[in-house]
Amino acid sequence: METLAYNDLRGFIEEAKKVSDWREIDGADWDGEIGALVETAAELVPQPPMLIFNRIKGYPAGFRVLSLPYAAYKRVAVAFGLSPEKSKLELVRLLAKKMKSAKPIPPQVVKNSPLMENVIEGDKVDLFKFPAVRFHEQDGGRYIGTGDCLINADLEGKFINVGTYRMQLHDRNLLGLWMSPGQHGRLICMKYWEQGKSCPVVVNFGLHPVVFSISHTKIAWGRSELDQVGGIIGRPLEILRGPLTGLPIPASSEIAIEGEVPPPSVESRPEGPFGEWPGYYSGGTLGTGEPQPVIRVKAIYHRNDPILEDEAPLWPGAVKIDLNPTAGILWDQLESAGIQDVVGVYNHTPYLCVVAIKQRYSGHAKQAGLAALSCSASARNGRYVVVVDEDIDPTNMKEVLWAMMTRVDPATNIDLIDKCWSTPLDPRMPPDKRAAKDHTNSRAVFYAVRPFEWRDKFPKTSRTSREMREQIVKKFGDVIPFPKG
Ligand SMILES: Cc1cc2nc3c(=O)[nH]c(=O)nc-3n(C[C@H](O)[C@H](O)[C@H](O)COP(=O)(O)O)c2cc1C
Ligand SMILES: [Mn+2]
Repeated sequence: METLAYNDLRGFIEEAKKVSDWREIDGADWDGEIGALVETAAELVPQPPMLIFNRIKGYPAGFRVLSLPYAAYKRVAVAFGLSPEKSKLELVRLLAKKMKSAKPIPPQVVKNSPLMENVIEGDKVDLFKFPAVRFHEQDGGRYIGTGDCLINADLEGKFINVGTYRMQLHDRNLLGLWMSPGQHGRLICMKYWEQGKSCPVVVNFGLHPVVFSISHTKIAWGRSELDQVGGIIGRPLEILRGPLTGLPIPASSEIAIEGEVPPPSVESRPEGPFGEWPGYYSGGTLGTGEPQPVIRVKAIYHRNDPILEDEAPLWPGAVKIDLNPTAGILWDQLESAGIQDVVGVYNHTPYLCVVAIKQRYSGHAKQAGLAALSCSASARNGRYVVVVDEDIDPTNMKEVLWAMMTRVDPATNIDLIDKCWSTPLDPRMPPDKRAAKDHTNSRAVFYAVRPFEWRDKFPKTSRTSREMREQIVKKFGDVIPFPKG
């Protein structure tokens, strides 16, 4: 297995600079300016630049915010030690294979790390030291944690979970937490709360790219995300033992805190509003009508000149994570379910899932579409599944729309299915359903394929073939500035 060309976020940034565009921006304000710049840059196609904000208004030089590290698939490839020269669809597959074949390797405790260059404890704890950002115009506060991971340990047994949950900066030593129902971090906290205890936690900000990626990927309950990271990087992840909690702290983190989450009956706060990935304010206290847990912060550790990582979600037209491992996981799940000749899978946010097949028999497209509705990698928070033929690249939205516009007969090629698994985040959730906690929604499956029975009579496409295009662009590529990648 290839090893990674970097050891931490800083090392990754240097590698990412070699394969894609990046900019350092001085003097932006954490209140509105950074968020607007990031969103505008994230709308650039095909590969938004990585942005490093420095000399943020009111903050010393060196206290930086990193944005859009994974908004270009070439940078995601570098993060996983894959070749940035491959196509996006090839990378979806390679990444899934890498994740699947990785054998868990437990982390290794080390004594020293640059994370301990600055130790701030007790009354000195002040989280306003970091340039936490108000990302979207109507966010209810500043968020320090978006590119973060929360680590806590199950009361029973030895299970240690790692999950990415956003964190609002309520006070110098108080963070707000939004862990949606069923999240592992929340399930663990609840066991402590049932006994009237606070749950000890560690949170890291500014993460090793593989730690971040696995932290926001659904790994089965009871399986250690940290061991999974070790498997992917091919050696044990180095950790420190938290001096106060004994919990593992990835030594490569830029910033970490230790603290505890009291039972919400003892302490909780309104959370949000916060712009969500569907592009609306719909989660947290707005979505549930309830105040949310908080973290009482007891210690801060950080590297000199720390980098805060921004992974705040944006509306679906602005891409923040250009290549999500979930697509590859779904691809594997479809094949495990026996769907043959799946040639591509991609999720353009959970709401639009595209599966490309080489049709082998009538009914094949329906089989693939209905399976995609229910696989664990795509069942939650869905809305549309689109099945396309093998000439359509599911990662390419223009091609997917073309297939939907030209190969679907709306009267006969769309299935509607009700009562599927959604969440309070869904902006289309009617108020009465939300109040009744009926978090389900309906789905449409589009069969945007040439009808199998008369596929040979379907008009031929007029678009220049990929092969011809490649040859001619090679010849005239200097004349017209075709984007690379
Ligand atoms: C940038 C980003 C932010 C996220 N924020 C939240 C959040 O605030 N609350 C939440 O419940 N899930 C959030 N998620 C999804 C979880 O990280 C994901 O479901 C993960 O699997 C949770 O870990 P767990 O499965 O161990 O609970 C976020 C994902 C990403 C990529
Ligand atoms: Mn988990």
